[in-house]
Amino acid sequence: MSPEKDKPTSASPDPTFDGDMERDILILVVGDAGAGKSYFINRLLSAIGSEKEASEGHKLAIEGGTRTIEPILIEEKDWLKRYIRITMGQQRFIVVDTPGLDVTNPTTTAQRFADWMKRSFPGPLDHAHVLVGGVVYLHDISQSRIRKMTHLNLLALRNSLGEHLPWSSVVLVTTKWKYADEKVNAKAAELREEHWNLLLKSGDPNEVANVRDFKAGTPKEEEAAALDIIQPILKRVEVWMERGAMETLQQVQGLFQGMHVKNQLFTQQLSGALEKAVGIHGQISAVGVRLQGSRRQCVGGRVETTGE
Ligand SMILES: Nc1nc2c(ncn2[C@@H]2O[C@H](COP(=O)(O)OP(=O)(O)OP(=O)(O)O)[C@@H](O)[C@H]2O)c(=O)[nH]1
Ligand SMILES: [Mg+2]
Repeated sequence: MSPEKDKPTSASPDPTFDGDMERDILILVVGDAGAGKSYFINRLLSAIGSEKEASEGHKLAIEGGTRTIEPILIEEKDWLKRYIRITMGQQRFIVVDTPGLDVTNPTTTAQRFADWMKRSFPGPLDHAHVLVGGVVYLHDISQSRIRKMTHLNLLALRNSLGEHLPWSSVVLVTTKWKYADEKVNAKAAELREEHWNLLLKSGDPNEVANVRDFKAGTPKEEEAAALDIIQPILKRVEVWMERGAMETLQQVQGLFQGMHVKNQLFTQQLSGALEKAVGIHGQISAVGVRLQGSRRQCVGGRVETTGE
């Protein structure tokens, strides 16, 4: 644990996530209490082949449900190959289950999340360290009222993540269609046209949020729907991975091009860079990068070019 993590920062109820690694990817799931966040996460986890589970509240319970920020680490990697052309060995996905948004004060949730992020992922919130891949925002369509405060919450949360999160990586999802009345389609239209309209109409495609309906079906259908919901987020992750792969390859190229490098230093640097590079698999060519190359050898403590 790093010293920064040990510092008590606030009386936050959310335990610090211990064990962050460079290049972790977060998918944040938010929404009002009971909107179906944990339920959605469980469908997603099954779809991915994970045996982990978020704790769902019973629909009739007054208490229960998710009370603290609960990160769920996805260790499975195979599923990703279906959606992302390139994967890197060290990447890990963390799906973050959250308590219901605070409908009395929209900044509370944002601050709470920002505080948890700071403690759990010390260091700059930047692409090299941790990526907030996107936010899945769930709205219970069976609710008779649409609360403005919930949407303000989403704005506050997104603002706290700043430029690191384009709206195109936010997925607005309607849930609980099964419990809705006959006016459900009108309600869904009202949501899009009156409440979410500003997030859906920007001229800049990067600033247009995504909308999905998470309708009840068989477990397999719901799993497929959950995977579909995170596709806009995976698109962003793919771009990020491609950039990471390019940087790593450029590092390796740089090392090979450096002449007169002392043997020990060279070995250390090379093994560090290769360790990363070995993790890269998939279609490197899709990145448009090739190790162009000459055959080079390390001879007598020096890197020498032996031919093109
Ligand atoms: N049929 C159906 N049931 C759902 C859906 N989402 C949630 N439920 C049920 O609604 C209840 C509450 O769902 P949760 O997933 O615990 O809701 P939550 O948003 O995590 O709630 P909090 O953690 O309290 O904020 C549970 O009984 C779920 O089984 C859905 O999309 N379809
Ligand atoms: Mg929950």
